[in-house]
Order: sequence, then structure tokens, then C-alpha cells
Amino acid sequence: MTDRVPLERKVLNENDRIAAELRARFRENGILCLNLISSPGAGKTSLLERTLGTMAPGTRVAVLTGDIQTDNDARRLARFGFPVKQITTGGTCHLDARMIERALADWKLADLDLLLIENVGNLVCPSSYDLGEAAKIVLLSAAEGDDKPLKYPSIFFRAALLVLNKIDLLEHVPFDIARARENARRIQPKIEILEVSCLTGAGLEAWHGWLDHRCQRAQMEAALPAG
Ligand SMILES: Nc1nc2c(ncn2[C@@H]2O[C@H](COP(=O)(O)OP(=O)(O)O)[C@@H](O)[C@H]2O)c(=O)[nH]1
Ligand SMILES: [Mg+2]
Repeated sequence: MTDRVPLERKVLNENDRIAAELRARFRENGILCLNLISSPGAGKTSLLERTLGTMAPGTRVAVLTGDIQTDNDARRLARFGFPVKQITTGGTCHLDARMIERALADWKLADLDLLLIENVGNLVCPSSYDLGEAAKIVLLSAAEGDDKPLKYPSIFFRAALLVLNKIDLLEHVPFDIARARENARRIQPKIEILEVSCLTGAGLEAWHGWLDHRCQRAQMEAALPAG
């Protein structure tokens, strides 16, 4: 038991090293990489379906989607015609940087502008593993309870954006959206927050706007000297 903490630190250090290499490669190629994290069923794949569904053919976007078992999500996303790869972790509750590195081995990064990663459904483990992303995005759905930012602070602390999904359910569930926002800002005052419904499409223009803005920023950063 006493050896456990140093071992975990070593694993995380090794992960950070690979993630830093990935981040440098993404930057070199002007790629915006986003890491989507939520509990199972909050709507990560649905948000990706909505996102890919509005993209013109030829858009330089690709998706990696992680799950413990099955390639269901990859099959849901492949129908849009963009490169999609499933990473099946076989029991591991999060993606790590090595899995991303392996999954990218046969893709040409120079052909991409946007890499969207759907992490394994879990609000705890994925928050500790840097995948080289420019930003973590946490999704929380109205079905899950407005106290979740307080119960799982780590991911709300690390995410740049909170997507509050399933707002179409607000009239049916005792989810206080103002309290959810307030709880998230108690953990991280600067977190950006969007309210959407992937079912009805409400709020998704703001999501597309956020994405466009971040893509432009990634392109501009790639044009600057490294450092
Ligand atoms: N009512 C409602 N259901 C949604 C919404 N977004 C996703 N869902 C449903 O929630 C379930 C889980 O969604 P999914 O995208 O697979 O979640 P993931 O596990 O986070 O990838 C599916 O049945 C979706 O159709 C939404 O905005 N409103
Ligand atoms: Mg999914």
C-alpha cells in the first residue's frame, strides 16, 4: 500500500511527458484538440453528432471516442463521413496520452484542424489524465443533479467550458440551473458555461460559436513562434 502513491505519480509523470509531446505536435499542426468529459449518458456523443452534423464535407475534423467496451459511439459518429476511431480501454476508466498517441499513429496530423476526443464516461478518473488537449470540456445534464460540481470538483476545476445539456428536461426535473452555474463557479470562477439541448438543438449556435473561436485561436497560435 505504501508503494502505491509513488507508483501513481510515476504513471502520471509518464502520461504528462507524452501529453506534452502531443500538445507540441497539435500546436505545430495548428490543430485544436478538445477533451470531452462527463458521466455516462450526459450527452457527449450526442453533442459530437450535432457538431459533425453541421460541418461541411471536407472540414478537417476527426474524432477519437473512448469506451470501456463496444464501438457503438464510433459507429454513431462514423456516418457523418469524417475520420472516427474508437479506443476501447478494456476496463480502464479513462483515456491516457499513450492511447491517443497510438490511435493517431496512422493519421496525418497535417490534414487536421480539429480533433475531438470523447473520454470514457466518468467524472473522476479522466480529470487527472492530460491528453495534450487545448481544453477540457465538462458536460453535465439536467438529469444528474445541480450539486455535481461540488461533488466532483476536480473536473469542474480543470475544464475551460461547462456544457449544461438536456435543458429540454428542465420542466420535468428538479434541477436548478442557476444553482448548477453557481456551484460550478464556486469551484472555478472563470469557467465558461453554455446551456444546450442536443435533443431540440437549443443553445447550439453558441456552442458552434465557441468552437469556431477556439479553432481560430489555435490557427493563430500555430503561426506564432514556439515558446
Ligand atoms: N432529453 C434529452 N436527451 C438527450 C439530450 N442529449 C442526449 N440525450 C439522450 O441521452 C442519452 C445519452 O446520450 P449520449 O450522447 O449517448 O451520452 P454519452 O454517454 O455522454 O455519450 C441518449 O439516449 C440521448 O439521446 C438532450 O439534450 N435532451
Ligand atoms: Mg458516448
